[in-house]
Amino acid sequence: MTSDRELHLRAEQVLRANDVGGAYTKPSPRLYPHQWNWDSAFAALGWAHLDWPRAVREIDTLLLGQWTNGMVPHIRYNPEVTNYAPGPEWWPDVPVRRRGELTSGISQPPVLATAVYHVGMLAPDERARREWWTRIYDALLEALLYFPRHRTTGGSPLIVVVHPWESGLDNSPRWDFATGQGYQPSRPYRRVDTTIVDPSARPTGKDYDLYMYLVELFASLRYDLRAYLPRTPFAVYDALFNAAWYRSALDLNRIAMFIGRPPAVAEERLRAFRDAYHETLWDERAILFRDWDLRAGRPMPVDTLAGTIAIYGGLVDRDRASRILTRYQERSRGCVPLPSTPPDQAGFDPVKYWRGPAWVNMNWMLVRGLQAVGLQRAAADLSAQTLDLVRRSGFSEYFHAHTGQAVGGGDFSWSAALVIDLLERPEAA
Ligand code: 9WN
Repeated sequence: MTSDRELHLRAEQVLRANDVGGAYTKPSPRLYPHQWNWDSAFAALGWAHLDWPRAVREIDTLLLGQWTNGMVPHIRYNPEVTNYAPGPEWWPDVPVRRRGELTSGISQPPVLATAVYHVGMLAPDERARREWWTRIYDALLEALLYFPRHRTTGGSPLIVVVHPWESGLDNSPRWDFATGQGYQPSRPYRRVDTTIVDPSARPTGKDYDLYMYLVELFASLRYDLRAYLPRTPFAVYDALFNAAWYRSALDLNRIAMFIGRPPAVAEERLRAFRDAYHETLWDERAILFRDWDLRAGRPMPVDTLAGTIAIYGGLVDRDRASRILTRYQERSRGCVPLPSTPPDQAGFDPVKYWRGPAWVNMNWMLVRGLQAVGLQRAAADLSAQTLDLVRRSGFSEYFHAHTGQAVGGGDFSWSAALVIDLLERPEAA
């Protein structure tokens, strides 16, 4: 059995091997060669335990791709790399702050301020922490406020997600309502992913048709939600994305307090957000949060692990967190913890990406959320099970929901980075 020390060492090797010129960490060696938003935030957390200045650089590099309206895009392209599709040519006229930056035109679950909080807490001393936080605070604030400013509608404070890629959980069965309806982009597109990993573990052709259709549509409307909403088949309040935003708001408030700035998001706005989250997304029968389809004006009757991430978000108390987790675990018997979709949910598939396999980042979010509400035992169990999974199957991108075998890309950065964080900070919240 691999010891903790050995696991830590191997994780470090994965991160170092995926380090691109000391500037950013590619999510995996071949499948994802560019810089991804939430991957980099998680990677920084791993780096913070190994090489603090390197963690700072990871975040600094990610922020180079920030837009004039504050958005941090989901991909910051490396111009020297061409073996990923879609490339920057699919995202014209991106309003980047820094000339020459090439980015995608959507964002990803906003875990950045949370990562910056944790990385900052691991700074070698208070001065380094204060200097870094002070230097990047305005960029983080703009990134956080981009969502309430540009991604809300109709008086609700909840954030509208405009593309399955933006949700971070691309082919989740939650998005099946939009795939398979025949949407197709006007131009042919190529896929590289299925030449690198087993296509049966990747999204389908129909999924990609929708992805590329939405890319084209959103880009043609120059990334403007107002223009997009009446035309798109896909606009959702995603339970995970919104929980991640709320967590980041809480953590940016902690950063603001430390550096002597007013709260990033005032208490009454936090309360309004929390109320809307519960009123709009909670499903008492499922004992889970669900997502909301803005086009249909109703909740989506699809249960996935995304509905538990409110625990990480700091949106539920201990009692509700315990009920949510217990119910999800009951439904997931026979699976490795925690399947991204429970096996009794239509659309479950044990190998297909976000339709069933377990993921280290999801487990990490839950571990930290459970610790914060005082469910230490459940957190410790989930942490130990996550480490065992990696011990058994390596730093895989995801893990077969029944067997725990490695699926998808190998040597995956956030699997490595978050393992390091779990090993180094077993008790952190
Ligand atoms: C599209 C990089 C990213 C993750 C996402 C994951 C996957 C990309 C893809 O890989 O998405 O953004 O090409 O499939 O779904 O969560 O950030 O690891």
